[in-house]
Amino acid sequence: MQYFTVQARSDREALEKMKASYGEEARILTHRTVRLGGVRGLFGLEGVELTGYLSEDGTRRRKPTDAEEEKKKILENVSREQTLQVLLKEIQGLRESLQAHGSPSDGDRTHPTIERIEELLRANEFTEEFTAGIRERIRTTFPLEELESFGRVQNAVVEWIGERIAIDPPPPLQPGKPAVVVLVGPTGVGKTTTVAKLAAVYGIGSARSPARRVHILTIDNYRIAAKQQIETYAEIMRIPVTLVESAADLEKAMALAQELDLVLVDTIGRSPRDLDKLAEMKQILDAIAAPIKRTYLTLSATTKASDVEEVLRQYEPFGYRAVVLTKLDETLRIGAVVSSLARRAKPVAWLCDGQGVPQDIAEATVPRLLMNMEGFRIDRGAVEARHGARGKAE
Ligand SMILES: Nc1nc2c(ncn2[C@@H]2O[C@H](COP(=O)(O)OP(=O)(O)O)[C@@H](O)[C@H]2O)c(=O)[nH]1
Ligand SMILES: [Mg+2]
Repeated sequence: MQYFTVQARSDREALEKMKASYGEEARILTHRTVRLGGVRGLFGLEGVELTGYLSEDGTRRRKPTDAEEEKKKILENVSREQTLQVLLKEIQGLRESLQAHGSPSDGDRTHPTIERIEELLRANEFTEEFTAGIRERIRTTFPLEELESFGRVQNAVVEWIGERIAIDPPPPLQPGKPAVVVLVGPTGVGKTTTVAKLAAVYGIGSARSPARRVHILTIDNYRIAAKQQIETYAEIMRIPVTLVESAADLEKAMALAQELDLVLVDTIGRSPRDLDKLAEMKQILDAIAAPIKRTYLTLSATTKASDVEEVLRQYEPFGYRAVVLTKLDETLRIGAVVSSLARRAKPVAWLCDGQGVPQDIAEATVPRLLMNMEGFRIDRGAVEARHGARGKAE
């Protein structure tokens, strides 16, 4: 047996050197990293050392005949062909089973359950962005076989929509420290009506809370009808109303309000595009100094999907902390509103579902809002168990 040692700078160089010196019959025994050159292994460059031997029978190995070579090739081909056939069959089977069940990862095809959910979300006018979020969550939550149960997926989706709804509990009321509640929003959404409802609810009181001393300030002095409207309500409910036209008026009114529990401010219902009027109103509102002052955007649930974002954005300068959602009795499509509120992380404070003063108003809760969706079969008990506690004093 002939042995050899080869040293080189790299593996590749060592192998080439080995082949060049010892030919195809060279067999490697060991491989190690060594220092090349230098003094007693120091300071040298790193390199490779191979040791090996020359295979003896190598040179003497009998060459197979052409016939044998041919036979081997045919056999190899046959077995390759068979493997291929088996593989093809397996792929075919896999594809059939995928088609039968539908698969979320199946490119263009969407599972029928996901399709149905998307249709429902679209019917409720949820935004594409919101819908995409839900679709993604379904895909990551439910394995293929669980998608078969539409009911389960739907219940989860209702729960997820609920999770995206934030609730803002009403302001705490303390005697002698008037809380100021300001309602802003576009014309005709129901600000004046809502102010009247709130005035009645708090002014009359309930089993749960005592009657409060309430005062209404109205900056809606542009429309005579509006003035009469609120005065009529106020008269019936024996709640004083003060018309405010300037910051000075407002200061005066607030000075007189110190003995009160709650001051409700009704504002002008100008078009949100009438920016001058909005700026003027903001100036008056800014002049209100009170320990608790909360501004709410009044938003009609019937607002066109394409306008919701615009309204939310337009009133941002007022620093509204939450939304009063009105006219829920007129629509079952709250998707656009819910999507946009979720996107802007704005909570809901009260829900109004009719013209009746004061009965058609309630503190917002997630189940109340969810019940206003079209097409979803909602398990009220489950939704209340999950979300019911939210919205009660935090
Ligand atoms: N269906 C329905 N109508 C409402 C609701 N709230 C207010 N409205 C009506 O919407 C109209 C405009 O209300 P108003 O309070 O004057 O709106 P404002 O311009 O924002 O002050 C009136 O006819 C109200 O009766 C509600 O929750 N449901
Ligand atoms: Mg009004």
